[in-house]
Amino acid sequence: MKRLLTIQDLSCVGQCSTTVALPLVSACGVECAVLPPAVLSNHTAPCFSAWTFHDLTDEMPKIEAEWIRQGIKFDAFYTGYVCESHIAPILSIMETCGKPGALRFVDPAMADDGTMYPGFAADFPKKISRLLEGADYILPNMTEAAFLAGESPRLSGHSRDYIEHIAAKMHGLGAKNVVLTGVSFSPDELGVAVSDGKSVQYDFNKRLERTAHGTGDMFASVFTGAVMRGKTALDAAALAADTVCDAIEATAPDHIYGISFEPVIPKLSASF
Ligand code: PXL
Repeated sequence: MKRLLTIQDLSCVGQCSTTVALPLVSACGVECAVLPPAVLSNHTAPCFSAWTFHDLTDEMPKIEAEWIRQGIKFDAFYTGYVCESHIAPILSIMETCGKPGALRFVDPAMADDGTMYPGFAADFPKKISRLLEGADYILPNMTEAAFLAGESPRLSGHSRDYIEHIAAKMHGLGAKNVVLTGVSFSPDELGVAVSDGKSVQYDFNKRLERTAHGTGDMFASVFTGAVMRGKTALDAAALAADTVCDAIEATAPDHIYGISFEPVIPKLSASF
């Protein structure tokens, strides 16, 4: 079994980041070790009125040193929501604790629906670009991709030319494969674009009436697990998108802070 390390915050309540990655990567049949660089009481979306934030930056080199001492190594790294102070320790851990050829999956989780998440400065996209350089797969949504490209986000009415332009900008930042989420050519469909730098492939689903918080983390977790299990990037993206759609449909309308991924775990596991 492959062993992956995910590095993203631990929001104790809210079904996002680590609490989504751990069960879903595991459901794909990949061992999931975790390194939370910060612990929050809950995530920072407006459905919660406030949150606590305990930074663990100082802990990261100590954990790394212990892993080096014990010879603990990983087949892949998957990073999500992180802060500026976490970037250098993450780069170091990926250097020292990866098996030869270890894959790097980077979800530059920092923005959605046209705006940055609370607490992220306008120059954060530049800062997180350091993680994208050399990444095997990056998974920005269309808002994040636009900010990384230094442009204003466009949330709908995309064209193939626009998607190819944004994908090229992401490759220009040093990413080997680019997976864009939230691609929209027509109002009734929502999809993903997968670019390997030579061609762009697409997968679309019917746009659902509702959305839910945590869909990006869910998509990235399933995509990462599926690629680790040998699926192609396009097949992994399609499986991740289908799994997110199933979970949105399983989420009760009054469950406003997260996505109910739990009921879809058996179907996801059966895909491998
Ligand atoms: O789902 C992305 C995410 C992760 N972690 C925290 C967040 C968010 C989005 O709001 O607030 C703490």
